[in-house]
Amino acid sequence: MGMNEAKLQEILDQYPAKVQKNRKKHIFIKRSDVESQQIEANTRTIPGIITNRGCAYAGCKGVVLGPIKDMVHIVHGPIGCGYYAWNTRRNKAKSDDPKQNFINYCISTDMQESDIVFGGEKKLAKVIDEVMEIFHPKAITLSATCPVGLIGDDMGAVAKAAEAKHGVQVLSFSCEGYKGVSQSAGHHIANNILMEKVIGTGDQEQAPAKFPINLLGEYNIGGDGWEVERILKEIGYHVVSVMTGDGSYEAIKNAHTAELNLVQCHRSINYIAEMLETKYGTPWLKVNFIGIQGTIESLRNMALYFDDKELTLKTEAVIASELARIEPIFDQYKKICEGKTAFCFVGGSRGHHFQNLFSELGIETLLAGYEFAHRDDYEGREVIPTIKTDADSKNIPHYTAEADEKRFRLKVSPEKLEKLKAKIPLGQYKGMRFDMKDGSIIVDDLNHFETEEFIKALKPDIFTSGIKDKYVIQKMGINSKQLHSYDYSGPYAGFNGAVKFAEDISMGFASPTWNFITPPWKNQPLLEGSVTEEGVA
Ligand code: CFM
Repeated sequence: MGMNEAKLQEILDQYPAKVQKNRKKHIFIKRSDVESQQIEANTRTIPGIITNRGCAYAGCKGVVLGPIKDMVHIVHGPIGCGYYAWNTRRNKAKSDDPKQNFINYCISTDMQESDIVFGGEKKLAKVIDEVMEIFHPKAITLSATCPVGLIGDDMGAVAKAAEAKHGVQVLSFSCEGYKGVSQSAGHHIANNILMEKVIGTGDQEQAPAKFPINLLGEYNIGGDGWEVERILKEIGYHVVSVMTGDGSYEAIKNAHTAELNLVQCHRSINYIAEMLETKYGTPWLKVNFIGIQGTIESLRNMALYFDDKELTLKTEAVIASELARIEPIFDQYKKICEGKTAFCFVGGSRGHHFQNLFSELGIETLLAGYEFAHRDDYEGREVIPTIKTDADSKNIPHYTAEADEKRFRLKVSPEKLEKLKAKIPLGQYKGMRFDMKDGSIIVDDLNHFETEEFIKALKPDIFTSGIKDKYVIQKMGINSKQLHSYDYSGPYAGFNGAVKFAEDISMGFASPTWNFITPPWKNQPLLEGSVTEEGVA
């Protein structure tokens, strides 16, 4: 059974009028016969709705800063906020110097009631002293949780005093959870400060090897970044820094030496990509290393950018040898997957990126969406100038990058850049809408009620999402794969990752488990009811 406007309306009709009016703006059915289909995104979730979103602190500390391994990340707040940022995201890291890898630590100021009443600044300063004494890190970050903003602790002043006392950089992030409508605000806050205070502070004037690149928006979940780096190094690229998966403070300081910035997850890091271009003249290229074809296309686009004969030959040689190795295995799994249907709902970029891989396996994506993306992630980057700035986005401290007097250098001439832009996605990304079939559904900030309703209506064979809805989905008899944590598996990026993903979901399809579950709609009369302004009817 497909979805059409009437059926969608039936689902929405179950909402009270006000909620329905709001949710309607966040959902649309893809049509290619209309030029634009606007969606509402990056606005507040209605209280009472069970959303999958996180908070600004999660986006700042959890997503962007947390994976930087050689900095100690201190969470200023009650212990719960720290605990839940501890290794729940699978951003792996290894280091040549194990004494400078703090990824396995969770450091919190453990604020108590007395700190809330009398202020937590002294406690924070003491924790920094302890961290310096025990770990001797190269730099420290301080992330604020909600109460810090409420009581008005001056973290910036504590950071400044600690820098003077210990002689290392101490960065303070006002990323209180409520600073945005989701984790997206936290990404932006982290981006701005990394750009203002870390990137470009290294001494290197030039990269030590040919074809230097930065890999932005790659967080090494389940080892994704390692697989991508393996391929890039094999071809002959020099990876200056990865932001921020298995990332290093020392490497990020010298990110200005790259000749090209690759952007995997644009949602979380397009701000840095853009500022690097303004400040150092380095263009950025949108890549997608999820899926075999996505990986190949990204590698070929990089070769076009560098326009070097040897590099191009090596690119093709690596692609050919990787394909010869993986295709026979991938094709085996394809036989299990072909003809199936999927829902794909993830944070801010995977809901789109993974559709590549599904289609290579012969799986059709019926519904997709993002928890916290912005309109450009659905509709394309060109809509950015038309996005209204609201009070929530004004919460993010402003930072404007300017051309660096000494280090700004155009990496390619403006004429060549224009020519390249016609061929490859330089400074550009498409929205999810363009890669979806007519009749498929696009949903922003999908909630648990809609999750169940859309499953009942479309009965997909697989639903890729996260821990917050995984078990609801499975109890409805549907194969579910977490695309945030990869269910303790991975990598899913690059050539090896595509095979691993195919293997994992095939295992899910082939599991006899589903025979032991009877989905509720099969043997129970469904209770029909609706919630109105007056109450439950
Ligand atoms: Fe980027 Fe991410 Fe994502 Fe994201 Fe995330 Fe994540 Fe994600 Mo979970 S940075 S937007 S804030 S690709 S943690 S590694 S999986 S929601 S789709």
